[in-house]
Amino acid sequence: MIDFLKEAAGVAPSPRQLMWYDTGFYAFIHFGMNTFTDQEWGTGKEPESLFDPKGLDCRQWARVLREAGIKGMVLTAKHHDGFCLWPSKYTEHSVKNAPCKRDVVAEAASACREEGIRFGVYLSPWDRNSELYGTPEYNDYYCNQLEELLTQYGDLFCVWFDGACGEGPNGKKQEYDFPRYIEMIRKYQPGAVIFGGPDVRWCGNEAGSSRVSEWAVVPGELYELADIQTGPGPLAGEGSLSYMGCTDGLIGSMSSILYSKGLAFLPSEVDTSIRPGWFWHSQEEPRPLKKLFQIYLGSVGGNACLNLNIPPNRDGLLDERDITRLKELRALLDKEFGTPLKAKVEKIDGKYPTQPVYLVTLDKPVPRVKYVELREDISKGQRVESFRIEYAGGGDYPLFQGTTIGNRKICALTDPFAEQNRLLDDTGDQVEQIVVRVTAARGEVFIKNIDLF
Ligand code: FUL
Repeated sequence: MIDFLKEAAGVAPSPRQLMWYDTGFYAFIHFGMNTFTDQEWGTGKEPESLFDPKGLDCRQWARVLREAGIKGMVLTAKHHDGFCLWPSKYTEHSVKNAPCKRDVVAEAASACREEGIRFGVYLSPWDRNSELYGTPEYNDYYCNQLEELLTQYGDLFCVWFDGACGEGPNGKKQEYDFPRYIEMIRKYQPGAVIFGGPDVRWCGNEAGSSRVSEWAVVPGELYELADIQTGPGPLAGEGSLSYMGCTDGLIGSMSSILYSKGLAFLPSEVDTSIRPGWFWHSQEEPRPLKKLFQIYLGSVGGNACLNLNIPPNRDGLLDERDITRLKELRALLDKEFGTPLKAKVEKIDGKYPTQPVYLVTLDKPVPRVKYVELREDISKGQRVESFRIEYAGGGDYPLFQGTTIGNRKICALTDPFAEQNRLLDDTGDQVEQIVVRVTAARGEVFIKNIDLF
């Protein structure tokens, strides 16, 4: 059992997964036929004449993202309605037959390059326009389109596979040839992560919720496309994991990996929209700042990445209401996490490599510490199972008790939105030292960083 946990501790990310962690916060751009029909899922029968974003300006999208500290864009090159935002050779249902004849994918890709953010594509496998859908030939069609996207628009950081799968005109569901798609992505874009494939998994909901314990190391058999790095867990065969999927709350926990048939490094992306819908609808308003901030804490600050959708409107521009909200979010993130408090970090107990203790001493005492940000050196794998944060000498009253850390764990010691916090404010005390105690881990712990805010 112990040996297997040590093995689990060594399941490590690929360079492309490290690049993805480094991207951290990126944005979905849902734009297409639905923008003009006020729908979320088009039928595929919409006339091309409807796609007419007169003020289209992808540079505006990329600029807004960069100014909000968002480091990448994932554009819906084709959604379920099959309408292509680039002039694909393989269909008539694209921008080439629309009043707006522009290659939106090309414009978005070059806007991202100019603004210095990463670019990726979403190509819906479900296509309600293609006559071929539901037949083996559809896989050729899909691969042809994928090839266009992989070869004509420069480096991609992400290819996003949507799991949605409906019925084709023949009443049949399509069998997607994912191994073939993946091989092609690796061939042309070896640096890109594949979401919904071997590199990044769905967090399991579209609301922006995150797990209390987010493990990047998960049972491999649940994600057959992922690269399995260990042998079976010690209890494999005695139980069944078939009940578990992306939506399970305990993925990667000890109880799930002991029964696994092998482990894979497959971290989670939290994908959600700034508005209720994925596409732009005039009546919808952006979600409250507080909600977006919490989503950020739970995702970027919870060993996942955040893919926040910001949908352009019918002019082809991001909506001023969303821009305002993004500016507010940026200002709040800068205020809370702009500069860490100056402090010295010492390991004060390293006797047990799985239970190190750190003392953080601030240069100057402060009335309160609002957040502690912890980072494991994720390149070595994910190890911490539990930790606590205490005032030095105040071990009976933990300020925070946590489970996983992973790439980045932001621990909010107080309610960020409370007017005042009784525990910290009423005492009038000053904080000078904080202790971070790892209480359990799967292997030797490598804490890369401890910051206080
Ligand atoms: C889902 C789709 O059905 C939604 O329209 C949206 O694109 C979301 C990101 O994925 O599966």
